[in-house]
Amino acid sequence: MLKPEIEDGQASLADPQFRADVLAGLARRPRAIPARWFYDHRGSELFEDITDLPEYYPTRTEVALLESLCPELHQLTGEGRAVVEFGSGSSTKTPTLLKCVKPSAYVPIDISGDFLRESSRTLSAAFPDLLVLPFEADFTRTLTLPHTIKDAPKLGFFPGSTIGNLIPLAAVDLLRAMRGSLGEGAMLLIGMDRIKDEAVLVPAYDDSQGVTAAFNLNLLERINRELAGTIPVDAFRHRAIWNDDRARIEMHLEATRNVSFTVEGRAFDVEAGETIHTENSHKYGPRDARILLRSGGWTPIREWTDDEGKFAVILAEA
Ligand code: AVJ
Repeated sequence: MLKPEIEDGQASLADPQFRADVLAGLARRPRAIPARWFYDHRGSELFEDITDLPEYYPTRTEVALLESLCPELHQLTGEGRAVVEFGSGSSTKTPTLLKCVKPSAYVPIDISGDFLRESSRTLSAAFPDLLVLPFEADFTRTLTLPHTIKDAPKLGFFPGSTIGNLIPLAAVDLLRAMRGSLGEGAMLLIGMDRIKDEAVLVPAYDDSQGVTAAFNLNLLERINRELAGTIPVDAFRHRAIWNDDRARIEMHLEATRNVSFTVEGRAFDVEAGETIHTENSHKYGPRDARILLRSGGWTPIREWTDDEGKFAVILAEA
C-alpha cells in the first residue's frame, strides 16, 4: 500500500498540544498563548541571542553567581548526585554547575528535542566520563526519571528564572511536581529574577536591536509554518510592559491594523490595538521567592545574589 506523501511535513507534524493551545488562545479574550511555544528551533536560537544582549542582565548575572557559589555549593550538596535540569535549552550554564557538583549523571529535560540532542552531544564531548541521559518531555508534569539514576540522590537545576513564566498557581504546582519527580533527599538549585526598577526591566525585554521583538514575532511565524496559518506577521508589533500589581513583565503582540487570518482553517479577526499576550516573566522579592518555594514543598537553605541584588540563586531541600 502507498502511504500518502506528506507535503513538507509541516502542518501534519504539528504538536497537537501546540495546535490546541493556539486555537483556544486566539479565540479567548484577552487572547493569550503560553510562552512555552516560543521554543521551536528558531525560537531557541533567538533566545540564545537574547542572553548575549547588553540589556538582558539575567543570564550573565546568574552565570557569574554560579561561578562564585561553586565551592560552597559543593560543600552543601556533596558529590555523586544526579543533576536533573528542567528546560535545559542549550545547557550553557551546565558546565559551570557540573564542574563543582561532580554528578554521577546528568539528565537534561527539554521540550525542544532537536536542541536537546544537539546540546547533549556537545556536553558529552566536554565531559566524556559523565553519563548524559537527555529526556524530551514537558517538565511541568511529574516525570518518571530514567531507571539508571533511580537510587542516586537528585539535585534539580532550574536556572534562568524560567519559573517566572508561570503564574503563582502554576509555579507552585511545578515546584511540587519537581519534588515528586526528584524524590526523597532531593535538593533544588533555582534561579529567580528580582523585582527592580522598571527602567532596567523593560529594556531587558524590549532591546534596541529588536532581538526580543523577533523572538516574540517568531511565534506567529511558527503558527504560520506548523499550523498552516495565514497571519500577516508585519501587522503585529512587539510590546513589553511592566505590570506592577502582579510584579511581572508581560510580552504582547499588538495588531497595528485590523487583520483577518486563518489558522488550521479557522478564521480570526483581530482589531487594531488588540494584543495577543505571549509571555509573563514574574519577578520576586527575597521574601516572595522563599514563600513560593515553601508553598511548593521546598525549604530554602542558602541563597546567593549579586552585589546589586539583580538576581538570586537559591538552594532548597525537599
Ligand atoms: C527564559 C523565561 C527566563 O522570562 O526572562 C527573555 C524568556 N523572554 N526575553 C525570561 C525571555 C523574553 C526568559 N526566560
